[in-house]
Amino acid sequence: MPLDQRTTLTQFLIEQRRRFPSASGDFNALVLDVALACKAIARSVAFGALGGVLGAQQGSINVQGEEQKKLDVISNELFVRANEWGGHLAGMASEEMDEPYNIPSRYPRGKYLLVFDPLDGSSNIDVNVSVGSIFSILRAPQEVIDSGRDVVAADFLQPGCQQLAAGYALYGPSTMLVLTVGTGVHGFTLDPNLGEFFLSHPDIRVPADTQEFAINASNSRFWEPPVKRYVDECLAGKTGPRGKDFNMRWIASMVAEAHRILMRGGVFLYPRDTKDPTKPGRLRLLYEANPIGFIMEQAGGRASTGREPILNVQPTSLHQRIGLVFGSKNEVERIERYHREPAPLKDDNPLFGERSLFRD
Ligand code: FBP
Repeated sequence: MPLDQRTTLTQFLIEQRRRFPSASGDFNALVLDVALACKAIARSVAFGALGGVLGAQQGSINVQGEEQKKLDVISNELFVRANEWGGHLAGMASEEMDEPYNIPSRYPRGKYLLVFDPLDGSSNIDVNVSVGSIFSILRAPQEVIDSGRDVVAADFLQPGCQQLAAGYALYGPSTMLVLTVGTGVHGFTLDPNLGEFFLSHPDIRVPADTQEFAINASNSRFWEPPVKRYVDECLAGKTGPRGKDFNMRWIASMVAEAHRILMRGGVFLYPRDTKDPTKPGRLRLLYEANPIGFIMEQAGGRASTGREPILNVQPTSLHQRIGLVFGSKNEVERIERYHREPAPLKDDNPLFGERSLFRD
């Protein structure tokens, strides 16, 4: 396939930069370093058991209290190594590192911050189901840029609406990179022979409506009433108030769910629930919810806590968890409305039962 028929990621970024004549090129170089990390992770994932990368990293627990997989540790290392030397970053933060990573003094420091989940969908690594990497680029506070001081967690606590770029890599049947730099969402597919990402899905738009939802139903007894109502209505299908049947999916890799929703619509819910009162959600705000939220909103979808837009949430800690709902706009708005409305009186309320006084 001759190069001239396809746009490479590098070409795409240079064309984007031409819109900002004053841009230094640093930003593009950073995105390309992130893409290199994703290519290296794709190779490790593809080798699987042959590369000795499956299974747990014995005795290694991350700040989330979760046992780290070997590929969690390898992917984190690949992200750090690919991005620490380029001179574009003031610092990094990752799901797999308790504290922010400061750029070693042997390398120059830059004006951006990189936040990432090096391997999303860890529970699927050993069963060969699609996994991914998620990243978000922020601007370092001016005072950090001017002083060159070490970064601290507070420097990363910026609401999602301040992201300059966000993206994910999906390590599935093919490896893809999906990216927004604030001018829509574009998908690139990796040509493994050339080792180059090519623009394969320009200007991705999420359909506003859908009949497909994704939620881990094993948590249903912990769901709050608005979520229970929403899922019950989907399950009632044609026989219920929605008057149409819904399908359900749950891959347990949020990146793969997000990609499916970008391709054909849908709604994903990992809501706040009562399962563990110390955890106001399962997913992490800075390197899972915010980047996916930015991508969804840039593609015409919506991302919410159920109560407010996810990109408006002011972060309070580096690894904070949050309830997350994203996907087709009209469906997410319905779920938000259910959170505002009082729960409708249930038909199974004896007052309204078959033989009740109130039945017509
Ligand atoms: P990791 O980043 O640790 O993999 O966790 C996030 C995640 O795996 C999401 O990708 C996925 O949507 C969710 O957790 C699955 O949760 P559950 O195991 O409860 O289904």
